[in-house]
Amino acid sequence: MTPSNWRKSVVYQIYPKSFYSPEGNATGSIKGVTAKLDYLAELGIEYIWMTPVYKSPQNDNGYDVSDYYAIDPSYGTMDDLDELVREAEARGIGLMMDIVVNHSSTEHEWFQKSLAGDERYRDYYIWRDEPTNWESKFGGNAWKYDEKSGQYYLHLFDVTQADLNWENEQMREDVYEMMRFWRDKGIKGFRLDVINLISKQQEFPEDDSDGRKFYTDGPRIHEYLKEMNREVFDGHDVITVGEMSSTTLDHCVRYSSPDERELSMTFSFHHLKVDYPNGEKFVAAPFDFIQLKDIMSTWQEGMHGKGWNAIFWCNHDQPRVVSRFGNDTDHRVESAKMLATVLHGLQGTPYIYQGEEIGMTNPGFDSLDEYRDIETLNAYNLKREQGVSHEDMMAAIKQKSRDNSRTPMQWDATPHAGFTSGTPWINVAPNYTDVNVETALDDPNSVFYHYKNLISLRKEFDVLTDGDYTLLTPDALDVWAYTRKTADEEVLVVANFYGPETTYEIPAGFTQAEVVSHNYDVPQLDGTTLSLRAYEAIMFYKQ
Ligand code: TEU
Repeated sequence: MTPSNWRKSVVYQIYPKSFYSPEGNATGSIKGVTAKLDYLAELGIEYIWMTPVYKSPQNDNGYDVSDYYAIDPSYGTMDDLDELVREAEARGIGLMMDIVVNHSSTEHEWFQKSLAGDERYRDYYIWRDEPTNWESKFGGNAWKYDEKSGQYYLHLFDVTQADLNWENEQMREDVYEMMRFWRDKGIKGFRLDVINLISKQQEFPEDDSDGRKFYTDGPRIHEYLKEMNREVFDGHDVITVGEMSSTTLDHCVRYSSPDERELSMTFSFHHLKVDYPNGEKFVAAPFDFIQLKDIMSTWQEGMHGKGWNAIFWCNHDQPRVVSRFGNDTDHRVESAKMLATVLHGLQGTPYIYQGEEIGMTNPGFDSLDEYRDIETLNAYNLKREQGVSHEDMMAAIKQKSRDNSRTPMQWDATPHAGFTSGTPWINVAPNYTDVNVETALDDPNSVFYHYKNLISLRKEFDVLTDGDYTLLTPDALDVWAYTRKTADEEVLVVANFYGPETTYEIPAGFTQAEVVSHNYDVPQLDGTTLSLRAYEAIMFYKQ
């Protein structure tokens, strides 16, 4: 991809721990990714974002980095990584690394030196004499007392993930140098973990809430990102995506506007909180469809012509979308395709999370023993202490746990879904005998080929990249219809988000339009009245 046409490309996210272990280990490896590159080339993606494979104690599956320059032995070696970069490039695929620099592991040499009171490194982290009432995103207070120095360090995530002090210029220089090391290896992109949390308000006030307003999109964030851009990205063929926690549209416009020279695009998460009653995650609840359309439409309109959205339904922190916004029992295939159509018709860069392209589902684990995730286990313990029943917590976890998307990739119908010949670190979803890559590749009507077609449409029709967005059905309880338009081309996407049949009056100009994506055979169109079957989704195209 040249710097000018990266906006037409699609990114595939790999969670290597659960992707493939040719070695027969409990966890996947870098060689496992290399072994499956032909499959990804067949799908048609141009970038792989691989979640962290750096040396790490793995308390948060690699988001606790103890050496930014080394590969964790469980994933292989630096030679394996170099081989992956080369082999991917040979197939026209660029590798994006995940950069985790809001915090490091407390096992990182910098933190160890900081702890020991080393003159240079003490200030690489955030030490205070008094804690505040800020909360960790994984539960509990965000400050940890260190007896030796009598001070507290900040950890917005796990206690073993200490927040780095971005006010320290030397620390920032060390981070940029590390990023240049990866860039110079031929890495073609960076995904920046919770990057909008790096600038903390230096007064460190008490809060009437969890503290996030004092560090989300903080005072120096745009300055830091401009500096990072100058120091690492500018003039190089790399794309960048910032993971923006609890951000605003205005900030994301600035982060991703080409004029601002910060990042290529941003992930935001408001659309994935439509099943959080009163903002609370660990409560089982249905999703609010009207709100989902409203939030995504607001971001489509607000970023158009200014910034650039990373668009996605799934990642390693979210449940599987077909279980969440679709129907993973009676209409798994139709609803997985419907969700894909709605997303890939939008403006932005689509991200496909491993297994989404074959319609993988939540595994439905009922027992707490089957869960591994630190956020899930912390939430269970905290909520139980607060008096929530075991049953209510398990219902919430079954629906919301991050482990829902972390079960092994389902390659075939052999034991452990062909992920490993050993015993996987987390159980495989029981439906792997039906839902797997081998079956999908053999079936021309599979979810896989539906994604493949959508990816190719993005190359074919400029309107999918450039067109403006208009929501046609803000109030409909079951239909999401929207148009994308440029001066030369128009697209209409119509989707029934539910099982019962429904109808929709399409704009008159589209009655003769070409159907370029569909999850049933022939549209049921009578004049302008379109009858929609369960989870039916159609993309019409005209010039
Ligand atoms: O996640 C950022 C983040 O804000 C998470 O707390 C997210 O809100 C949560 O997982 C949803 O339940 C990133 C990574 O994607 C995640 O895997 C890491 O655990 C986290 O940062 C810390 O590095």
